[in-house]
Amino acid sequence: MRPGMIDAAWLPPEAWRAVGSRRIRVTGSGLLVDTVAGELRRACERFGGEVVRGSGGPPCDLEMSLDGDAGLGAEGYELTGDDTRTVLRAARPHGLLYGMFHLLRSDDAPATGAFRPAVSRRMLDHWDNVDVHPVMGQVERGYAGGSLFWRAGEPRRDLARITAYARLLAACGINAVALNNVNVHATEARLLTDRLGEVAEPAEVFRRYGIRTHLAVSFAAPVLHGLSTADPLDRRVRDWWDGVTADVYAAIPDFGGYVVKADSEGQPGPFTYGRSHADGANLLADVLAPHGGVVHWRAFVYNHRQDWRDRSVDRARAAFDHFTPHDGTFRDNVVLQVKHGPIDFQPREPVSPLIAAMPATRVGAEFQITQEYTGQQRHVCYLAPMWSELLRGEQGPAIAEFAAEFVAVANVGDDPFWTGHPLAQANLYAFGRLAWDPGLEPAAVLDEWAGLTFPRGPRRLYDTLHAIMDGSWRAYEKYTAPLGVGFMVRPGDHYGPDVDGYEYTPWGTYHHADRDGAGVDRTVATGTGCAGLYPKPWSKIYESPDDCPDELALFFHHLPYGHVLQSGSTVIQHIYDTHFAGAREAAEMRERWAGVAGLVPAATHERVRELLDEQVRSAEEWRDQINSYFFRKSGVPDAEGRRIY
Ligand code: BDP
Repeated sequence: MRPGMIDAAWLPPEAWRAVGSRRIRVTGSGLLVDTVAGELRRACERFGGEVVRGSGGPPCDLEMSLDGDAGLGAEGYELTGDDTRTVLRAARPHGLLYGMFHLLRSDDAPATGAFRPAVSRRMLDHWDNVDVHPVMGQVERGYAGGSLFWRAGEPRRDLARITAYARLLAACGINAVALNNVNVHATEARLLTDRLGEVAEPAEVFRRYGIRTHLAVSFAAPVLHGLSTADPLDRRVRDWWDGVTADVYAAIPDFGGYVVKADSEGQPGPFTYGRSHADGANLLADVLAPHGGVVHWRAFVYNHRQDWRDRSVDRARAAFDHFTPHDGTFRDNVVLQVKHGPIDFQPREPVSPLIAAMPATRVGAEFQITQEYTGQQRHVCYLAPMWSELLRGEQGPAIAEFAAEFVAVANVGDDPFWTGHPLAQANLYAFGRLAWDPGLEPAAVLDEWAGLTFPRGPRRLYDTLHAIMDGSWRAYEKYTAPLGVGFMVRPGDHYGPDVDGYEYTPWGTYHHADRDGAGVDRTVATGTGCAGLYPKPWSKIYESPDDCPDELALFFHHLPYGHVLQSGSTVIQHIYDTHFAGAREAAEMRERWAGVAGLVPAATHERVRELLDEQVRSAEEWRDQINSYFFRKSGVPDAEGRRIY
């Protein structure tokens, strides 16, 4: 890694100029207040300002103080002032921290007003392994190099890097992280016990930035540690978890809690003992409760060994069918962590019907920042527009109305640019910001990120970033699987096209294309009934091929190639048109980026340039395979007479 790179991402030194050149008073005390004062002092040393602690003395340019409750909640803050003087007030130290980052992103024109987050927990899940997994590597679905926490079985102990990371996360409002993979292998299971120090060390760094540390645990942990059973109703099992949990809190007093992937894709769970997910989750909730911890119980439960010939089986209903019978039976400190879509992080899915169907359960909506199915951080794919649509409910129930917290799978690693693709940093930043305020405009969030990352750049740079990134998710959608059908990816690594790769496997994600049409019939009338799991009006909208949004047409319906979409185009012509357009848009991104050489650091420009070459190549591969496949299936030529193989 080149020296100095760890401070880059969206907080290079220049980003601190506006606050660093002022006289600042920080009143209050405690760990987070010290962090704030320390950050500001660093900035002032560079830019000539000054930090004074404690009250009294002449007024400063920036006054920061802790002020009773003032209705701001645990993390909120209030900004008042004019051109010459800014006052930042918060009820708790967290508010000062977030207020300070607010001032950085608004540069020298700070907004005034009161600000508080929409939800109290905004969390990242790392899928980091301690050992290098033979198939998944150091980080499962990691596209940014190795883990920040472990390398080849050993803790990395790079606390400077973790500090820089914690600062980046706090700057976008993240306040919880789970350090390790939800697929918990034998070595990772020991993080809970004899390797707990490897969790406590980073937890201490995160604490200084207002971030609580969580751990993914195996439901079979008691067995892995020598007990004969992990039955959640067995007294010995409860005692074991009780003891272990007490030790965790002795080492990490503000520990957040456990994350559990149970009875899912081969992970152990309560089903082994004939118990329910509620039994399993409540056991862990009970042992965590006295310490103030929570359990994130994942709802990603489906049969991955199903008979693909059986058309009544539908992976899109699985989580709903498993969990809705348990609504109201989970303890208050259980968070049911539900993926945003009913299948698995595809570039386009409807909202998961489960999210709107658990009124008596605390639901956490899970997003995927790591770009497993959206170009693996080799493609530019700014995901905020997708998340924003889902949160606001543009094509289904609004996630923001139902979810009590937001979680996302992280996309960072030890790569010098943090996220492999330098522009993929914007996704991490945007997740934090949308989790704080789901009503923010994706383009405005991009402005913030661009201004912090490339401070004081010329207008032309920011315009180019918008031109490349604002529509990049839709471009990706255009050149990959069409009309919400999803999963036409290469099995296993999930990069690049393989139209029939999953079609006849037991994983249950199929497009059902034949010579007459494509898509999965999920209607109540003739299909799997998934459309009927939604609240009105969505159940009605999805049920009808005429009302269902075009983008989800093949998710809910098996449609003839000649079916006319709401856009006026036929299904087959839509496929051809979008694939030609998407690949062309990728080529345009590359041209645009060439035009900003010299306006961003040379290494950043070069990395993005190389990756855009790959994106253009990959987009053409997608275009040609998808178009040829549907042309050969349907026999319908392209109305424009373009070349299809
Ligand atoms: C899938 C990933 C797999 C994860 C799984 C999960 O391919 O690596 O383990 O999600 O979320 O999308 O548990």
